[in-house]
Amino acid sequence: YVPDTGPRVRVNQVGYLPAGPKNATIVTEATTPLGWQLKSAAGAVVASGQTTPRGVDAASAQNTHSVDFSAYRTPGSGYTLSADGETSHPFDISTDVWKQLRSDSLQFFYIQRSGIAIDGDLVGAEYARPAGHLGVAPNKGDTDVPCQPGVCDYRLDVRGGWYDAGDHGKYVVNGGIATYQLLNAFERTKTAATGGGGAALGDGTLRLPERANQVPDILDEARWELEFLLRMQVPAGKPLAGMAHHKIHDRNWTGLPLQPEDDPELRELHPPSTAATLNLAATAAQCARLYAPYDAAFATRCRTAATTAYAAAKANPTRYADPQDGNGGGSYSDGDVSDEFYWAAAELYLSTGTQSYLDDLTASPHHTDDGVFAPNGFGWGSTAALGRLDLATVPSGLPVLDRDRLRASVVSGADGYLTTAQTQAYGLPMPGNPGSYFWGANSNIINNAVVLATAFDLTGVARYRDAAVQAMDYIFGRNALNQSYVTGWGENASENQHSRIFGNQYDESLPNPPAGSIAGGANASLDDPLAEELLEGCAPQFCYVDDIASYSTNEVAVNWNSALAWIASFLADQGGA
Ligand code: 9MR
Repeated sequence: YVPDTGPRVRVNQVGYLPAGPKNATIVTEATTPLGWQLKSAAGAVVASGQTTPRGVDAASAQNTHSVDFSAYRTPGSGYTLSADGETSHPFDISTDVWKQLRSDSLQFFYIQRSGIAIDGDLVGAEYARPAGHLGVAPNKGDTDVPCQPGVCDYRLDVRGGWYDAGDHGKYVVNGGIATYQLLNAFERTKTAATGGGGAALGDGTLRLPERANQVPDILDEARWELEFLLRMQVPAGKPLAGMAHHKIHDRNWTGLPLQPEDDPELRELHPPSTAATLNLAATAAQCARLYAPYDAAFATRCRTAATTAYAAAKANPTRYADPQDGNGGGSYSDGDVSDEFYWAAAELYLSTGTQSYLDDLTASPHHTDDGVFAPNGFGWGSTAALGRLDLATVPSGLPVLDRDRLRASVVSGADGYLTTAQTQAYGLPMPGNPGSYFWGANSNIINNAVVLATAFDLTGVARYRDAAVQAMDYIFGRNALNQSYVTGWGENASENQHSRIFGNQYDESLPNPPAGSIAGGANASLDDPLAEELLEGCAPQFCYVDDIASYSTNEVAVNWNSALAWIASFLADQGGA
């Protein structure tokens, strides 16, 4: 299998901000500098220079040169970059280049909603579908769900929420980080100098049924999942009351494509877990402070759920999800929840100011750990960074010395990612070894950009913003495969992501994923049969195929799109960068 990687001049296929960094990578045999030319859509040479040879890159096993054309700032569309006899895909230079990505990346969540009909008038007829899992045949729905045999003697109404990814499962731990990132994207606009006070995420900014309810649309979307997370809490009076069930999904795996309303499998609640409980505590605590201006009763409900969940987790600190519990849904198991404890204590402290949460978070090893911003970034199983970022950015009564130390730790984490990016031929803040290209790593790469972006928000130092912006070049095509990983964005973009809903590759009457859907990305572990068959021996950045069968390289997931949505909102705010 030899992928078509197109022109050997690799650019961000979407574009660049006029005042932002503009970098490209050339794949070539040459070892000495080559001439490059930047051309307008009309073919006029508007800038030129010499490439910088970089030798062989570990992540791609390619000999590369780099080009920095940041000095050219004139807005326009249809630019191309030429070198070594090759011409790149076209791209724009514009202050608006990321504006639409903010809403596209968020719109994905509405289309992933469970338990509500998707309205084609809002998002296009091809995405319209009846409500899934709402007590209608053939599946019994999520309104009255039993536990797996032997797990509990009650049934819960756990309707709503988002389908986690390409399957119809709903998992508290990846739903948790996704909810955090949407809420945090909103909170950032309130605290960051470039955030514009949240207007761009306000009511009427998304195509949602709730678009005219006087509540910011991003909060409406996050609430759809929060209501589900709240329903996953074990009721008072039952064993393990206050904890959250880890997940709810089909008893057996189903095939593709399959619309949610056609799912024939029995739905079951899986045992409560400490990790899920702490995800509920953390996100419900965020909810308590962020919804208070819009719906005081909901904010209070969240606060109660958060405090009871946290207390239940402390009383049951080692109930880990079973790594073998993976039939019909992902296991999402995690044998270390000290980071979830830290994150939850941080959110509860930020929302309540209560001393006991401050005591807990201060006593956590993660509070002083310099490794919180690790090279491979954060994700659903590694959440200490979420607490650290919020303690550094959300106004609170945290002692000033402590807060300053935490802010410095974000900046030092960002310095680490800056250094890494400089070592990479494709300029991304991720090391080049196979161990850094794993299932869903595109979201970790973006999460490293989130740390860089937060360092910019905290310091105003442009090199952090520039490195965050440059990280996205990788996602939008400046990579070994010349692949944009976001549907509808860039000349050669992923469109066959693994999904039971967006099954176009198997059934042409079904759509591809909507614009703004990100693929999990290159995964050197080759964790699915198609990847194993096609990609054996791949250099890390080549371990990807835009085929619906390759679920370990090419799935959609809410916790990956939430990373994209966070950074898209940041990027859109940097138009005048
Ligand atoms: O994102 C998850 C990744 O970190 C794990 O390595 C992988 C294997 O356990 O599972 C991923 O999550 C998938 C889940 O298990 C099932 N639904 C689709 C999710 C995204 O691929």
